[in-house]
Amino acid sequence: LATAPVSPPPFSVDGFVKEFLHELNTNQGVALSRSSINDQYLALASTVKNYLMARWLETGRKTRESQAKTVGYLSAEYLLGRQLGNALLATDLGDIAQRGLELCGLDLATLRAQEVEPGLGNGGLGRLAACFIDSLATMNVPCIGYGIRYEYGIFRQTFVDGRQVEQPDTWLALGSPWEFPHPEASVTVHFGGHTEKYTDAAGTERTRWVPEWNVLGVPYNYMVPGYLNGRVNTLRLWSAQATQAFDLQIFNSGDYADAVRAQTFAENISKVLYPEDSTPQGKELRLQQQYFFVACSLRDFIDNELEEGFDLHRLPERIHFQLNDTHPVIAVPELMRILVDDHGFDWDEAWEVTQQCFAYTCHTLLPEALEIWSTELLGRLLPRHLEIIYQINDEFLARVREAFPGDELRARRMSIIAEYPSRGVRMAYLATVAGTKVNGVAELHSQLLRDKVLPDFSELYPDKFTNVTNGVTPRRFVRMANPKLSELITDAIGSGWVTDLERLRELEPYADDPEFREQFRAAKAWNKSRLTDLLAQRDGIELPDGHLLDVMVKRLHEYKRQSLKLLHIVSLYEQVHSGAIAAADLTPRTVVFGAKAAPGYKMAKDTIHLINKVAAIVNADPVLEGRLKVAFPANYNVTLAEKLIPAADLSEQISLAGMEASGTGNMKFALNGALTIGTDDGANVEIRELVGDKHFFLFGMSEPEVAQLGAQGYHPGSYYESNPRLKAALDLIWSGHFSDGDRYLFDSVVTNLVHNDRFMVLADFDSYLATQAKVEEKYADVDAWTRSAVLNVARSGFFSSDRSMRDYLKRIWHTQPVI
Ligand code: 26Y
Repeated sequence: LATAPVSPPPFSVDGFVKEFLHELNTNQGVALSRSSINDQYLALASTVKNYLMARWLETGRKTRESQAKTVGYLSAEYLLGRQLGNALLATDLGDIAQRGLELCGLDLATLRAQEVEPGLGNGGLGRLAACFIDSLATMNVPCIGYGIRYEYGIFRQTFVDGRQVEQPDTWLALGSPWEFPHPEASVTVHFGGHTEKYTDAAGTERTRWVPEWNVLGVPYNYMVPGYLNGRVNTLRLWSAQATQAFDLQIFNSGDYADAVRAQTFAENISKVLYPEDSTPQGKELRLQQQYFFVACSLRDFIDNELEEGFDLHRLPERIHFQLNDTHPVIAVPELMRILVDDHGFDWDEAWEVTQQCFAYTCHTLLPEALEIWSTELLGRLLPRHLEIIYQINDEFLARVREAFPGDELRARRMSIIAEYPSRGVRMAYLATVAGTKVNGVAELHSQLLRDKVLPDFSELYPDKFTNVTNGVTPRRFVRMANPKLSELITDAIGSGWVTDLERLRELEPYADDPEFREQFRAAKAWNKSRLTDLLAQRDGIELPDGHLLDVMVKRLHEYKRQSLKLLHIVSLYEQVHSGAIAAADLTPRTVVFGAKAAPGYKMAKDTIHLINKVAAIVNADPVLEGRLKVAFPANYNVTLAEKLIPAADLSEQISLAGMEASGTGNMKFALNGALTIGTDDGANVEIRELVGDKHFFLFGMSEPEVAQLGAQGYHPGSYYESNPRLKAALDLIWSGHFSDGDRYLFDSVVTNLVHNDRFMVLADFDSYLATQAKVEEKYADVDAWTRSAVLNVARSGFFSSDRSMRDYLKRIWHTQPVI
C-alpha cells in the first residue's frame, strides 16, 4: 500500500496557521476565541505530529524493506522529558510555529509550558534510555524502544514543613497528544499455573506451560524523531488491561464485583513506576511488570516486525535486544520458552539463538542494587521460566566445572541460583551468561565490574566484557536547553556540532578570545536570569544576582553524598558565626539542590528535611544576606534540569569514588560550560582527562584509596574528633540549631555520619573544603574562570550519546544505519 508522500512541502507560516486552526477546530472542537491554553497546546502538538506522520510511515516501510538488524532497547524506564520542543527542533518548525502562533495572538513558550513531561523513569538510567533512542533516530539506525506506559510516573515531590511528601504524577490527566494506542495489536501475557510434560506427534518429550491467568498488553506508540533527517523511530510502551476471557470467566461465576476487581488487578500491572532506584525489594508486582513488558515486546517483534514465516533460527540477524540493567532479564528464559515450547526448537538450537540476541548493560556497583528474585516467587508466577533458568544454570555450571575441575567453591560462587540467605535467581549472572556482551557505563565502572562485581565471569569469558561510556543528547541538553550558547557556538564554528559533537574542539582557540569570552558570559547571564524568573514563578524562590551558582541535582542517595555538600554549607555558616571568617570574605554563592528520595528510604528523606531546615536558617540570616543562599526547588525533573543546568557555574559530582557507575548530569553540566568539582569516580574520570586537570576541581580519595581505607578499618569518629571545623559543623546540627532546638530530629543523620558513615563523607570533608576554596579563588578571576568554562565545552564533545551509540554499534550490536 502506498504511504503518504515522503516529504510534504516544508510548511509556510500561512500553511502552519491553516493547519493549526484546523486542528483546533476539528480535534479540540473549539474556536480560537473560545479555546483554552490546553486546547491550543493540543492543537499545536497535532500539527507537528501530522507533519511527522508521513516520515514515520516512511521510516517503517524503509526499515522493513531493508530487513536490517534492529536494536530492541528493553528498558523498564524512559525519562523522556517534554516532547513538543524536541519535535519542533527535530523538524525545524520552531520559527514557523512561533510566527504562526503570533499571528493568532498566541505565544509558543506559553503553549510549551502547558506540557506535562512523561516522567516514566527514576533518574539516570531512564534518562539514558531517552538519550539513546534520540541518538539512534538521528543516526538513522533502526531501533524500537520497548517499555511500560505507567499511568503514574515518578511521583511529584512537594515539601511540607521541609519534609518530602509524594503526590501522584497524573501526567495523562489533560490528555497526552504524543501517544498512539493500538489496541488491535494487543498481546496476551500469561502468568501462574504449572507446567506439564507431554509427547508430541513426532514422539518427542516436551514441556508445556499451563498458565492460570493472563492480561492484555496494549501497545502505545510514540514518535522518536531524528534531528533534521526525516527519520522517525518508534518507542512502544505497553499498558496492561484485563483480557476478555479473564473477565468472562469471572462474570460467569456470577460475581459482578469480583469481575470488576479482576479488571483493576490486571490494570495494576502498568499503574505505577516504582520510585526506588537502588534497593530492589522482591515485590511481586515489580516482577509482573518486568515479565509483562518483556513478553509483550518479544511477541510483538516476532509476530509484527518480522515477515510472515520468518525462520527464527535467523533471529539474531534481525534483532539485538539490549537489556537496560537486570530489569528486563526475564526476556532470556522467555525467548527460550518461545523457541523451545512454541516453535519446537531443541534446547541447544534455542540456546544458540538466544545467546546471540541479547547483551546486558550494568548500571551499578552497589551490591544491594543487584536484583535477585526468590525462586518461590518466580516459581509461582512463572513456573516454566524457573525450570528454564534451572536448566540454563545446570549447563552453565557443567561448563564451569569443566573449565575449573575440582573447584567446587567457584561453581557455587558462580551459580545463577543463590542459596543464601534464601534461594533466589541472580539476574545479573543470568544476563552475563546469556548475552553476547556485558558492558559497564564508564571506563572505571567497567573495570570495577570486571574486577569486583563479576570477577569469576570475566575470567571465564574475558571477551564478553566491554565498556561503553555513557553520553547525553546534544539536541535536548545543549541545542534546545541553551539557545544562547548554541547560537554563539554556531556563529563561531557552524552548526555541524549538533550532530557531530567532537567539532566543539574547534572552539578551543576562542577560549583565548576576550570578545568570545564576554559573549560566553553574556549567555550564562541570560540563562541565570531565565532561571531566576522560573524559580520565582515556580517556587517563589528568589535567586540573588551575581552569585556563583553551585548546583547539585540528582537522586538523593547516601553514596552521592548530598550530606557532604550540606556540611560545607553548615560549616560556612558556622565559621562566619564563630568569627573564624568574615561574611564579607565569602564568595557570594547560591547552592541549588534538586533531589527526590525513594519514599521508603528514611535516611534520604531525613537528609532532604535537614537541607530544607538549614536553608531556612541560612536564608533568613541577616549576616549572610547577599553572601550565601540555599535553594531547594521541589520536584526536580527533566523540565527543570533544562533550565537549571545551563545557568550553573559549578557542577557538584561528589560521590564516594567507586560508587557512581557513570553519572550523566556531570556531562550535561560540562557541555553547558559549568566547571566540575568532583571525585575520581564514574565518568568524572574521563571528563577530567579530556578537559584537563587545570579546568576541573578534583578532590577526595581515589577508588583504590577508598578500598584500602575500608580494608584497614574506617573510623569516622576519629575524623570528627580530630578536625575542629568538621566537629563544629556536626555539633551545630546536633545542638538543634536548625531544628528549633530539637536535638533528636536529625540525630540519626549525624549519628550515622559519626559512627557509621558507609560512604566516608567525613574522610573526604577536608579535601572537599580545601578544593572549594580553590573554586572561590578561581571564580574571582573572571577571565580564567570563563576560559576554563569554554574549554569544558570545547573538550566535552566525547560525551554525546551519538558517540555512545557508535560504540554500541561497533562493539555490541554490529548493525548499520539505514539510509
Ligand atoms: C531494581 C530497581 C530498584 C531499580 C530501579 C532503577 C534499580 C536501579 C534503577 C536505576 C538506576 C540508575 O539510574 N542508575 C544510574 O544509571 C546511570 C546511567 O547509566 C548512571 O549514569 C548512574 O551512575 C547510575 O546510578
